Amino acid sequence: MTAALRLSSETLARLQRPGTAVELPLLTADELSLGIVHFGIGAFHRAHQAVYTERAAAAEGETHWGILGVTGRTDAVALQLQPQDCLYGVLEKSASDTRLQLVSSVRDVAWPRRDSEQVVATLAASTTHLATLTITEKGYLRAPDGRIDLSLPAVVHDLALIDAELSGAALESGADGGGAASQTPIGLLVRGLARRHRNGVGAFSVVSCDNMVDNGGVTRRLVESLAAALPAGAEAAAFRRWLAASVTFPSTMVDRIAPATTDADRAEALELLGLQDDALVVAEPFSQWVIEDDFAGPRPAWQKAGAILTEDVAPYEMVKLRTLNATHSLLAWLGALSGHRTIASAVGDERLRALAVGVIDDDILPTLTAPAGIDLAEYRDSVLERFANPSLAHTTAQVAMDGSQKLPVRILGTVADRLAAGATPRGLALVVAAWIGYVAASTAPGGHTLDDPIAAQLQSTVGSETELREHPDAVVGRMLALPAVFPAEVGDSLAFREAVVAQLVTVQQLTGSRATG
Ligand code: CS2
Repeated sequence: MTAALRLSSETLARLQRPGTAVELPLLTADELSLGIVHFGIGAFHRAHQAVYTERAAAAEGETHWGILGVTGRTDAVALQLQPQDCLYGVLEKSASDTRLQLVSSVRDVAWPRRDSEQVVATLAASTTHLATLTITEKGYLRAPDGRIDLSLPAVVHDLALIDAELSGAALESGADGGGAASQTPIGLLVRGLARRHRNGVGAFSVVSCDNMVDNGGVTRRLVESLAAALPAGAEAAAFRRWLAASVTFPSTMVDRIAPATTDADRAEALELLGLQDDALVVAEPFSQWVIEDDFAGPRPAWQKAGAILTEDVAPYEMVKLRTLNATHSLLAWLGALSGHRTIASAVGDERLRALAVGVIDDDILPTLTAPAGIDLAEYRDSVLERFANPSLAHTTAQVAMDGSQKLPVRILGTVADRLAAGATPRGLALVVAAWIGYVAASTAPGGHTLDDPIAAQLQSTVGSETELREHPDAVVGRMLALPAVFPAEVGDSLAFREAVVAQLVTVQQLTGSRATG
């Protein structure tokens, strides 16, 4: 059997009429110029912001919102997209229907180790107006005080590059013959802003699209703290003034479930399109983007693609992070421990679904103020319905990763609010107990991988499953004492600690009766 042709502008142009399930790109790729730099060109960005940008630009007939995607540690995504002229498909899967939307808004991909200069020059260009980010919670490299972690060698390295940029010092060539390579997303962003400032170009906005409370404010504080760490001097002071006057950091709430792409997905897309797409992403039909309307310069007409522009994102952000993301984590940790491979299987387990509803109703909804037009009980049901989508192979393992980063953002703020209100959130204590059980299970011989930036510290703190079973209070006390995860108002709460210990019994009962998933 001959190998399928690879998706590209050329093969797409020659394609005979693709089936009705295929939506062709709305923009002609080679007419697009760069207007946005996106840090973290992973599956979620390609399934979410890049789709909104494609639709917004098409609605306005604008060709200047092309996206330069910036990868992370490896150039894997560059190798997936560049041979395809950066075209890719979004395989949209509901319970009953599958559609393939082809997207052309991503125009190039840069790998910082090789292409930092390209990113810096693009950020500094007067035709570039925005940087957007999906670098995951751990990508922000925050110290406990919310500033960038200057103890990290990569941050110190990038600070020197920013200083050189401001002073116009020549930079030695990088590992691959390109300009000196930045090593962190925030460091590379600030380096580009420094050149933008030096070039006398203004008006820029940095739009975080990560699952964090006040993600715009978080990003602003990190950028400002990095600029504040520059060696004293007139250029640094002028740069800081320019940042304050010319750059805004709107917050956003993003929502679309985008599981990792499987070989079966790629085969399904090939069947629909007739071309091989190595950059395919998968997503549910639902998508939402709520954006704080605080832009220093032009932006795509995202509202024409269905985004909501608002003065205050916080209510939307709280509802989504605290309801959807917290319940996702509960189902992931409890589901994995109960033998469920997917979220759909876990939420299909009546015991787990009932526990999830109880956590939402008892501990989460009392802390929320519904944004206009949203019924929180209906939202709860819609979230569980989305989780149940049998067509999405969203694994519990994928959602279970990075627990040390996700707990503070999506669960512990709610715990703190309930404790402050004089209530002990036993449902959320179950979430924490499930996470501790999940960490303990990873220490067992042949146990699952613990995918977490501080995995080794977590595993040494939890000890073992046996220790957790035989000395639950001591183990829970050690875990709640981890300052990188638990704020003092939660970690020091005896009532919450006792609730977590008590909920370990529920976790062990569920784990004992392993379901198949
Ligand atoms: C998930 C999120 O992996 C996870 O932690 O909870 O990626 C979730 O799928 C998205 O936030 C949905 O919008």
